[in-house]
Amino acid sequence: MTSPFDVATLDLFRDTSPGQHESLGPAACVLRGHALPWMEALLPAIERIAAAAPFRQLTTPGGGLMSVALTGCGSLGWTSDEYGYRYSRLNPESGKPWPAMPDAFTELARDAAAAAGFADFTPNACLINRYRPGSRMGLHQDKNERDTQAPIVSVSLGMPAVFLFGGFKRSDPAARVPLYHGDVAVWGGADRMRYHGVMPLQDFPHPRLQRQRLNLTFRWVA
Ligand code: MD3
Ligand code: FE
Repeated sequence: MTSPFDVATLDLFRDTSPGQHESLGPAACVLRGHALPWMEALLPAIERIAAAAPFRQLTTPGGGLMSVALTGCGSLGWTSDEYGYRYSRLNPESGKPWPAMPDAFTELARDAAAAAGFADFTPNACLINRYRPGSRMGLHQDKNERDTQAPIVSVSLGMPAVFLFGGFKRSDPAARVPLYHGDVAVWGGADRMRYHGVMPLQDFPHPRLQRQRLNLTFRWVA
């Protein structure tokens, strides 16, 4: 079965090859394949983080269970429960601090931010989202970070996804942007408060990560 939103049928004339810089807005772009040179450091580092702070599906303030599972590293981790969304110093699951940010993560985030025109980005939090076939992320704004000028750097790994890049109101139309293994998206400044989301993940197993997509988002929280 195919739909107009299928990754396989989407934007046949879009060049998504490594090295392409695709502008999404005045301060938002996709750097195709930018994370590929870091892959041998990235994947084992994610495994170590997930061993210390296992992925878990969180409850939202509305009472629903997120279809995406999360973990993270750095001095602050994002959590959600019936009382709301927030960052915390300790992992509520274990009572322990989040695993340290691996050097390769910091290097990649700095390098990608600089390539996108944001000098001197130093993330202090990295959220790791794990999608399985069918997992999705509804349109939302990232507004739990105090510094809304700092960029966010997002690294896509594993199965491809269709990213929704919206406007400043939830009802604004959203562009559909395919994101592949190794792609890095960077956005800040005027594009920082855009609504965004991820379409339900289709089942196109990845040779290395099999039936999952991992997304790292690097942030300067406060
Ligand atoms: C936002 N994650 O964790 S990040 C999140 O793929 C989150 O897991 C998504 O949204 C994921 O909060 C998407 C990618 C992204 C790229 C460009 C953007 C988010 C953006 C531009 C403006 C605002
Ligand atoms: Fe987000």
